[in-house]
Amino acid sequence: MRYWQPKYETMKKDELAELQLKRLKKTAAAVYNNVPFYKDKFRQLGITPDDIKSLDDISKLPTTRKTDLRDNYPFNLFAVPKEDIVRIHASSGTSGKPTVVGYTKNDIENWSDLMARNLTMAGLDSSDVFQNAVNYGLFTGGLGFHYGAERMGAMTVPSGTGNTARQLEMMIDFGVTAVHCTPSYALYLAETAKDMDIVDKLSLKVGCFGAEPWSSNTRKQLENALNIKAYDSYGLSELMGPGVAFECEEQDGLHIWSDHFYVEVLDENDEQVAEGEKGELVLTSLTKEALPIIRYRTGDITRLLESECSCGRTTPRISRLLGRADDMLIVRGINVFPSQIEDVIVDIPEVTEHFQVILDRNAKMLDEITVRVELEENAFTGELKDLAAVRRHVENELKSVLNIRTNVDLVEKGSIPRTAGKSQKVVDRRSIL
Ligand code: DLL
Repeated sequence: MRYWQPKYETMKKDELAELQLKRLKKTAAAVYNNVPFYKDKFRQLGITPDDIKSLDDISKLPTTRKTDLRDNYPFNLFAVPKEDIVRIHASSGTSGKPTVVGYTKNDIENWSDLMARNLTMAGLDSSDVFQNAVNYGLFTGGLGFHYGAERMGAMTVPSGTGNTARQLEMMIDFGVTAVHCTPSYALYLAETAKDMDIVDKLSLKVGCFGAEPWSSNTRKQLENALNIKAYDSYGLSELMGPGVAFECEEQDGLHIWSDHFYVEVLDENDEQVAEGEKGELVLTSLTKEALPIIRYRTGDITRLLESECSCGRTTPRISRLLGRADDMLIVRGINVFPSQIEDVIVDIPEVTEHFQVILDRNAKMLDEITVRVELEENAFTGELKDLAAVRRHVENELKSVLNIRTNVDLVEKGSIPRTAGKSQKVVDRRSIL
């Protein structure tokens, strides 16, 4: 088994706990002394960093939310002077100001190492050719993966986004063995490669996909379509960017780098849930200098898995992210995650993997959920009764998983927008009616 930093990746549990406590104390002191926002919060709770005597004392600390970063826009949560900041990124907020995050030189070093750990964990090394098909701007996915791939020594192709046929041409011409992009763009790459009849010219063996929720059926689909092993990559700008958690070759949960991030999974009452139970992922940075962050409520729903992994890494793992707490749709009182819909759609051969969920409120003020899916070309017989049968089949499959009735709208292949960034899967029109 190859590791990038074996000392940390396979650290004994008690040594790790000791290291975490030392780092937690240092982080708490750094925010208390250098960030007025945190000093106020600590004071309101009547605590100081000296109250942290054990790791369990983390529950005494305040939580941080995305709105706190927005309210302190752009740099007021930074814990070091501006001259020590070497880079900023910002997260792709859909409304209002973006949330800006900063890095010192050491932060970038650590980030590069964590990304190199991840890529090594996915079986890559310096003999690989790595194509990074995401946006290279303020989005952390571009430079984050780029620095990690270079650190590991792969030949790195900063292809960015756009022009799918060119992306595929580069893969063939440069002998690309690993690609990173969003899972929705990977589906589009696979679809285009199939249409161009060039799948067997690709030398891909690994795909790293993340930045948005995707399902285990999509994994199967991508693995088959591109002849790769597909790995789930989780991260968020507030904690660093990509690289916070990543799958190993076992593909059984994502290893979360707990020498750099303290992990909690909490219920609605801020109580730690039992191992294996669903809850919100809450993370505390343990080494970040520019933007240390305490108990960040990620809004992402997962499960904590503490069992040992046969890859030899001793970190806790989290399950595939189920979705965001705020992406969870409540339709007629039932909780629906877009990832459940995706799971159903990708398993039905008559339709493509692309879908959109549209929520409306009807004249009786009842919620209506419509799932727009694309009919595969070869499923179109020209007979209306065949179309109706496909629609009924999709509706029944969705009903059996979601427990609510949906309207299925069959549309022409290619009519749901493809994007290289995060895809918009839900259109909620309930408030405008
Ligand atoms: O998306 C960082 C990243 C880049 C991760 C490239 C992986 C690959 P943000 O733009 O700040 O950062 O968005 C973070 O995206 O809170 C999750 O809701 C969602 N997300 C990220 N990775 C996954 C994943 C980057 N593997 C937000 N599964 C997070 C599900 C994910 N959701």
